Amino acid sequence: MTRTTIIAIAGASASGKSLFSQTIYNELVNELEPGAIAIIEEDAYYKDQSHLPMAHRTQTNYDHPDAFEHALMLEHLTQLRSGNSVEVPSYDYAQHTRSEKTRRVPAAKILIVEGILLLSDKALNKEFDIKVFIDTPLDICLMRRMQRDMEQRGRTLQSVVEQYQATVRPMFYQFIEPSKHNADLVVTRGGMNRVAIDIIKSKIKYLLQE
Ligand code: UZR
Ligand code: MG
Repeated sequence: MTRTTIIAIAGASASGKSLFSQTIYNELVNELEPGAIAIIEEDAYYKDQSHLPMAHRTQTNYDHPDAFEHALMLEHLTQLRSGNSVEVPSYDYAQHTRSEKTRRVPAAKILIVEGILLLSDKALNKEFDIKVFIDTPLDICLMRRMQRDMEQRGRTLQSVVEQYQATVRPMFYQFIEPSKHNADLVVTRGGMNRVAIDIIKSKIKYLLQE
């Protein structure tokens, strides 16, 4: 196989996209030869806001496509397809901006990308060979989001609830849910759907043998 296959995993915030993608990646990475598989998060491409004061940064609508530098992600996907490595930015959720660090991602035969708005972007969609939507009930996502954002992203319960009402929920209905129709596969329940994980793993192994 010469061509890179890009697998996109999308779905609501806290639907289990990262868990689903990382489970597939972690279970395969040691088994496959180096350079076979890589993973990139859309979250890494949140725009740099270091020029803005903190009070402004907290007002940004992070659930809108404009919050992301999708053009940079597209360029990176093109570079990776051409066999070049890229420097993927990293994002600091507590500071609401890009951090200094970058992560070098080498070209790989299989590239997994995951994020909330991947399937809502026309140009990115053209790059994806396999499109998966994680379809988790929103109440489950909200509970997971409260727990995660308070434990890992330095938030208060009040801030999670406010953000949820102001942007997370409305943007889900405006952008994320309609993008489900661009998916090839819909995975029910969330990131622990074992049958779905195994099906994607089998497909990846099959592609690598071709
Ligand atoms: P996932 N997000 C922040 O809360 N702050 C930031 O600085 C950047 C992103 C949140 C964003 C979105 N929303 O819902 C979520 N809000 O990160 C996407 N409000 O990340 O797919 O891992 O849930
Ligand atoms: Mg995530």
